[in-house]
Amino acid sequence: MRRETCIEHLIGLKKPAIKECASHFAPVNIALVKYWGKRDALLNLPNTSSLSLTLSLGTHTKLATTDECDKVVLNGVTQTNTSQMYTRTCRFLDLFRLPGLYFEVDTVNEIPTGAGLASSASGFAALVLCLDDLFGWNLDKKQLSIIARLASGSASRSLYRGFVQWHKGIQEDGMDSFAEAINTSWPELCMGMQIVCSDKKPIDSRAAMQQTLETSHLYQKWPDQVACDLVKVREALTTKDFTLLGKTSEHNALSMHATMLSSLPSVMYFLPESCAAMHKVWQLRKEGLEVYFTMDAGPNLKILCLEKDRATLQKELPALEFVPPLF
Ligand code: 2P0
Repeated sequence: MRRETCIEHLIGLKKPAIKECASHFAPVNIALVKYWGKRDALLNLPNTSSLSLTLSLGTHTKLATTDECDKVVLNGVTQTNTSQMYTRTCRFLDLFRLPGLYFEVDTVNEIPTGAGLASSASGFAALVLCLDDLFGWNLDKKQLSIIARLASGSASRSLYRGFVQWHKGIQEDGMDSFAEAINTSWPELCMGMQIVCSDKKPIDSRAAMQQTLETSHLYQKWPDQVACDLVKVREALTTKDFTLLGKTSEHNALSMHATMLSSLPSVMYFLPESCAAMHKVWQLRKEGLEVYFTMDAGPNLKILCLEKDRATLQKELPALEFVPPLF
């Protein structure tokens, strides 16, 4: 199944009503049960479902049409046509191109780009919202989530607020692989960023994921663990059991990193400062402060605690930057 066929399926019968430009915001999401590994690399169909929390920071994107060539501006800097950001964006936009139609994309990230803070998820979700507006499709969130998934898997989750589950689906065409909001709120839940390095990561998550899938023996165990972790996190959300949520999320993240470590060559996103922060979290927990972490494809930690412990935690980790969840 090709990406073009999927798009045809969703928007094929709609006549494009093209506007000159559209602007939208989409938030970042942090997975509590991670997406790692694909059953179809072209359609970004995952081997497992995943579950995330949407935060209040994200990406602002403006999309305009032009009859000249494509232009991509990221945080005020025009991207060269050989940059990864340019090629990935334009290859995605190719799916929607009409004869003689080019695009200008101007995107601003509120979070560091490429440092494992999910900027590609919010970026592509914002771009998909712009496309829907520009072409007047009026698609629903589920359909937009499928289109966002074709750009970047985790972008499928960035169209919703709060807790979000991306269903892996089983169909070959991926029409059942979309995200949807979980109907629950948790205002006392806090998430903070422990940024130890904002540089671009040494290997992007797409390549790292593929390498893990192809070479790690531990990866075979990963889908079963994710299935169990999803049940536990869903239960924690229903019963507001923070201990269960924190423990499961931390264990899930470390297990994902274990699959990467056991790939060949090994993928390690941890820096010494990441490990120091993990040990600090474990020490605080031993001392009775309920705090947990999760980590994505980068060296930075995302810390989970409850509002009642936030001030104490801020004193213990002065560099911690809290980002309110978006419910
Ligand atoms: C996640 N990550 O669930 C996991 C955890 C990183 C670690 O989704 O190839 O940029 O575009 O589908 O979505 C990052 O992977 O990968 C990611 P593609 P994506 O948030």
